[in-house]
Amino acid sequence: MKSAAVLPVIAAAEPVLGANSGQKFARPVVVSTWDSGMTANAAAWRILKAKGRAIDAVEAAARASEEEPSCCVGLEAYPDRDGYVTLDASIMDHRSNCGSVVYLQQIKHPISVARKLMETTKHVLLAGDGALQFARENGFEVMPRKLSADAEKEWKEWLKKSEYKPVINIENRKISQNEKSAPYTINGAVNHDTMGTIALDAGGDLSGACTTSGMAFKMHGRVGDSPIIGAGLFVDNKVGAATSSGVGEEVIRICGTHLIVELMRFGYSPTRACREAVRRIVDRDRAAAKEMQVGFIAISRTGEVGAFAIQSGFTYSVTNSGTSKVFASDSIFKAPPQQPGS
Ligand code: SD4
Repeated sequence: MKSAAVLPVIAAAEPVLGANSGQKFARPVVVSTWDSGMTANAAAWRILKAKGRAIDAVEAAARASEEEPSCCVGLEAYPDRDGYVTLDASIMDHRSNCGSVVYLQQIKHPISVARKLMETTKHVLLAGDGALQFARENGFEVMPRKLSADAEKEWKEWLKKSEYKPVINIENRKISQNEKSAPYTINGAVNHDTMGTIALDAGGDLSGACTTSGMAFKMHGRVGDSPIIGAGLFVDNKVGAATSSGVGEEVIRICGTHLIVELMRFGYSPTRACREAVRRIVDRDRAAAKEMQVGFIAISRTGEVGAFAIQSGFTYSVTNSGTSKVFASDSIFKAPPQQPGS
């Protein structure tokens, strides 16, 4: 279980179940996975409210997540089974430009390496040593190899059994709002490893970014959905954008976010499109799906926001000029999942 985390301050409340289902938000608007999406949204909003571009906003959102240990995605996140933190990230803009890095180590902001790749090369995806070399050549600092104290402790605990079993991702937190400038107190587990952000800017353009440390204690070299365009992230400026969190293998199998955007193209609302993607995962193997989490968020080009997940406990954060809230996604299985370790 990831340890209880303290988030930076931004207006939030107890998640509201399905309260925004089908709700349209005036642009600019930014949507991120999880409660900790509020950290990402705060960074994105600084850009969006000044009429900045969605692509800059989503990069800033991912950087903020990579920087904030409680978002559980950057160099302080959980390692693979051999004790290496290997990061994946992807970014996509309103013109379908995209960039991804996979299996990148020792770089604090993989999302910015992905953007650099997108903007300065003819390639879309760089892996491992090549991605690290590209980062180094472009002035990114190579950080020392070092696990955070929390990650090291959990990894050593995990090594005792060395059993790879993805836990159901949730942010089952009790958020108590202290006075304005104090951090929220979080009692509960944060056990996801991915932050996805999609944004619609004042000019009507969409972009998305997704950054992850991947599934905790994965095989060395394993890559999930987050850096795969069409799986963990997809944007089509004429239609909408979507991103995901959860067991990446399941999302890759159904090309999850591409599926969602295509369904929206043919008239599905964001919520219905996310539900259909989840349904395909569950239909493939219902018993297996009961033991795992996948959640999707989506936004249409007109600002309608939706989400759906396999399990309850998937939340997402929405920020625009009138809203800064965490919502609880609807799900196929309704029972609250067990906290890891409970
Ligand atoms: C992956 N989708 O690497 C990511 C993991 C994740 O919350 O979302 N964890 O498969």
